[in-house]
Amino acid sequence: MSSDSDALFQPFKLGDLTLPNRLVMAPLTRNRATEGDVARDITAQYYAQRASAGLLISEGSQISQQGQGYLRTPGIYTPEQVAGWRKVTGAVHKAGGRIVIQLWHVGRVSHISLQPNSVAPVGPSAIRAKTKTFLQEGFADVSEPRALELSAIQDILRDYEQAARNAKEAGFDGVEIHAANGYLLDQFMKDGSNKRTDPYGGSIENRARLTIEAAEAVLKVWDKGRVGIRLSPAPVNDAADSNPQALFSHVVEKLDGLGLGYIHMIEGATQGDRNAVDVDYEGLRRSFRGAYIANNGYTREMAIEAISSGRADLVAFGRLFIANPDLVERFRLNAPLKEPDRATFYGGDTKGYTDYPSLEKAA
Ligand code: 8OZ
Repeated sequence: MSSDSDALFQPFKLGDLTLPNRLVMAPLTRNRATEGDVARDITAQYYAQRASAGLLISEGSQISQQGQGYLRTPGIYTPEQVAGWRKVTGAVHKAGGRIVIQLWHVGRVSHISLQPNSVAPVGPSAIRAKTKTFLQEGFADVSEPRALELSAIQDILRDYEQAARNAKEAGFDGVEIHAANGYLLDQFMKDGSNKRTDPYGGSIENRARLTIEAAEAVLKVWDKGRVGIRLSPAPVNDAADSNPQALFSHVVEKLDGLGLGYIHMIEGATQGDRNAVDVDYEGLRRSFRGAYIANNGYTREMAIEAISSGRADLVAFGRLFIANPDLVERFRLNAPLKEPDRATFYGGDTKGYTDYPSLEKAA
C-alpha cells in the first residue's frame, strides 16, 4: 500500500461537519423514483451502500415540478417526496455517512410532457437548447422555452427557499445548489443562453444575479458552512459563455462573500475533455475561502496529487461510485475497480444500482 494515498484519508472539516476522508460521491441522476417522483427504498439502500464516502451528494432533486427535466427524478417539493428522502438520510446516517441534497431547477432543459399543465419550460430567453432529455419513450429533444418574467423569477427564489426548508425536514446534512451543466442558473450566467435586457441579463454582474440570489434564499434556512454550489465553466448542454474566466471569477468572488462552505467545480467539459476550455481553476480556487471539491475524470492517482499538493480539499467521483460502492476501501487498498454498465445508468430497478458488490462480497 502506497503511503502517498494517506492524503486521501485525512479527515476534513467542512463547516462544522467532520468528513472522515477526502472522497466525495458526486451527484448522479439515476431516474428511479416512483410516480410522484418520490425516492424509493432501493434508493435508500443505494446511498447507504456508499456511506463510507467522506460526503455523499444526492442526485439532482427538483425544487418544483417546473424544475424537472427528465423522467422519474426525485423531487423535494411535496410531503411524499420529503418522506421518501427521509428514509434515504436515515439509512445513510445509520450506516455512518453524511449526505447533502442537490437542489435542481433544469430551466429550459425540459419537455412539456413533464411540466405542470404541459406548458412550455422556462429559461432566461426563449431560445431552445440543442440538447436531449430522457422521457418515457426514451431520449427526446427538449421543448421550446418561454422567457421568465420578473415576477416568476421571484417565485423560483421562493421555491429554492422552500426546498431548502424541506431538505432540513428530510434530515439532510446540507444543501448543494446545482448551478452547473446548462440548467437554469448556468443558463442565466452564460451569455450564449441569456439574452435578457433587464437586471438579470447583459453584464456579468446581472447574469450572475440569479445564482447569487438562489444562494441567498438557501442561506435563509441553512448555516453557510452547510451550503455548497456546483459550477461548470465549460460549455455543456448548449450553455456556453464568451468569457468564462471573467464570468466565473466574478461568480466565485460573490460566493466567497456569502461565505459558502464549498464550491464543487467540474473542471473542463462535463464527462469529457478536462482541457476543453481555458479557465484557471487554481486561480478560482484561491479566490474562495471555503472548501474546493474538484471533479471530472479523476483517478486515484490524480486525486492523490490534487489533495497532497493542496490544489483541492476534496475530490468527487461519479461513475466510479456507481460501480464501486466501497470505492473508499478500494482506494485504500489500491484494489481493482469495477467498470459501470452504461445501459443501467438511467431508469430501471436494482440492476446496475444496488447490485454492484463490495470487495468482501466479491471475494
Ligand atoms: C445526466 C443525465 C441527466 C441529468 C447533470 C443532472 O448533468 C444532470 C444529469 C446528468 O448535472
